[in-house]
Amino acid sequence: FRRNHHSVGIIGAPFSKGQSRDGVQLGPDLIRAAGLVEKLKGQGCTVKDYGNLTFEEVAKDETTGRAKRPRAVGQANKQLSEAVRKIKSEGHACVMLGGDHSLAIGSIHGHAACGTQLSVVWVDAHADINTPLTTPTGNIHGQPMSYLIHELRSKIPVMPNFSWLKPCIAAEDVVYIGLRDVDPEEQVKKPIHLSYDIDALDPSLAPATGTPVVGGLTYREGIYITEHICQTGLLSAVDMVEVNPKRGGTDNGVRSTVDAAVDLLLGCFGRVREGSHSADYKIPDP
Ligand code: 4U7
Ligand code: MN
Ligand code: MN
Ligand code: MN
Repeated sequence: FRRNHHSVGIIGAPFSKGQSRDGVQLGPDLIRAAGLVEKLKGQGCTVKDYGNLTFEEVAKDETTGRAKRPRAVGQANKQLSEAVRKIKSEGHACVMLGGDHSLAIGSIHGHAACGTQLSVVWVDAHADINTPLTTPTGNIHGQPMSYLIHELRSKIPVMPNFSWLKPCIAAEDVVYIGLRDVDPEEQVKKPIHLSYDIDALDPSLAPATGTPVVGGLTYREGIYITEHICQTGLLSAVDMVEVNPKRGGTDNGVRSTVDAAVDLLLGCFGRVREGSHSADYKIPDP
């Protein structure tokens, strides 16, 4: 019999200033409203919801290099890093609901602050490793990996509200999974930080996102990654980012995107597609 005793801590980060489209800040509450907490409990997880972070407006926020809104992004990620660090220190697998993918900066930093060397599995249509000087758009959601990797330290200029941030990941400990290249590393032994950008999935399945790219993962491929990572027993934190209900056109498009996000998170914590009963299910006696 399957026994899932994942203890999950959820933190919402309704933040959108790592990119320029309105709506992605609605992700955390939308994913909760689709029943994430109840469904995780239903499959045997213990869940503590730490609620949403609140972010203050930053008045003048001029670009650094080409990077847009560095002060707001730096401040939000500092808050997130501290929240994730706390959730990990209280013994949970941490689920961060975004918000845009710039939030991986604080999420991974806070996870790494617990002391263990991490591996990062980045599931995305994009590599998100532009530096503030190479970015074609200025949007920091296309840059988070560049701030986190030791080897890129000398490429990052001094940024306002980023002085708390030190690189914490070795380039060799990053695995990318994206377009038509599903290759979950089986050899990773370090605790895994899974950073899941919903735009990794095909836009036909998950259209409600700011930067959709055709030719993405199928539902089956997307879920397979989470199941496989769950089975390693090494999953320590997950980001689910870039769900934007103001993109994607129809109600159905939004619903299928949010449902996919929930299903991916359930897959991370023990749901199996062969059919699963709630943890307290008993075969009826005749
Ligand atoms: B996402 C882009 F130029 N590479 O840097 C950029 F194409 O978090 C897109 O993966 C980044 O959705 C997409 O702005 C960021 C662009
Ligand atoms: Mn991304
Ligand atoms: Mn992406
Ligand atoms: Mn995106």
